[in-house]
Amino acid sequence: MTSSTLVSSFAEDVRHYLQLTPRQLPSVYLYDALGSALFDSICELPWYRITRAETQLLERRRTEIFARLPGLTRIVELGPGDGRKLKALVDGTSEPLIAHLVDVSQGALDRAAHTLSDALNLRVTTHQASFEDGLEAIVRAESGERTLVLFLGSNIGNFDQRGATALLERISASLAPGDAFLIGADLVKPERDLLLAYDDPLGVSSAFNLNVLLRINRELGANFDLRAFRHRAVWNAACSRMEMFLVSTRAQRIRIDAVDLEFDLAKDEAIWTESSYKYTPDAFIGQLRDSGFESIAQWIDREQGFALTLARTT
Ligand code: AVI
Repeated sequence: MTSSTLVSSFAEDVRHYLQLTPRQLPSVYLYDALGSALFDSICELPWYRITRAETQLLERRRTEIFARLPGLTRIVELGPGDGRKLKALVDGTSEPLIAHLVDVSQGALDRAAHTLSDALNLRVTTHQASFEDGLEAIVRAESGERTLVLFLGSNIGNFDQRGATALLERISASLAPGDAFLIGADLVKPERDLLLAYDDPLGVSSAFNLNVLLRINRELGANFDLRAFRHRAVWNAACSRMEMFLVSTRAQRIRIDAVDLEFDLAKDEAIWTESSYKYTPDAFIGQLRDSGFESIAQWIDREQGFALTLARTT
């Protein structure tokens, strides 16, 4: 995908989603360079436990994980972040492995490759592509490898049920029978913990959310006044998801030059910017089953409310 296609799909999506009821912005656009740096900071916050819980599970359970993957030759990580989680996992094996990292952001890939540069026995290749296209290209280029796909960080939580099933089905369809899949999912937990994780006292989550408006101003010539919005995080129990919004604190007229769009925002009107689905361990196994995977092991951190599930294609 060229950068001009990326820019035009950003513009088209902004135009389309801001005119829906309720107004929305797809959460993928939260991650420009500043948004990614703010997300990395969120992962360091004491109230946001996903990254810590998952890294600890990978470190503590890596021997058990590799014991279930005899003959493994290749790991494909979809969205490797800064590479530290893959490092935590592979520090548990001395077998030579090929690692393929897939992400749309070349900056993220470079950082992850750098983190992994001193991992012994690991040959790292990066692929700037969507998860699905990257995985398909890797498998097409070299068949016959025993593959483990990693999808960590509860990134699956940012897909709704249909989107999650579609993505997981495409992953399972790309793999050979018996290939493995290790996926991290944040679990349903007390509402007060979820609210602190998504609306932290330091205001980092708020900055992460507001930054999408800054990005639209910069890249698409809009006039969002960031001081006229506030971050809101809500637990929607019926849908089992955290929701993030940007709420207009006054009536205002928005203009976005690059897409020739003008609209009015009422006081207290909200733009919905992210959903983060939370699972129960069993519901997650069911989700995998419905998408072409059979679960073979699940490790749960009950205190932090996080599950790592190992599955194989059926
Ligand atoms: C990347 N993703 C799994 C994060 C989440 O928890 O849904 C993004 C995030 N949004 C607010 N804080 C973190």
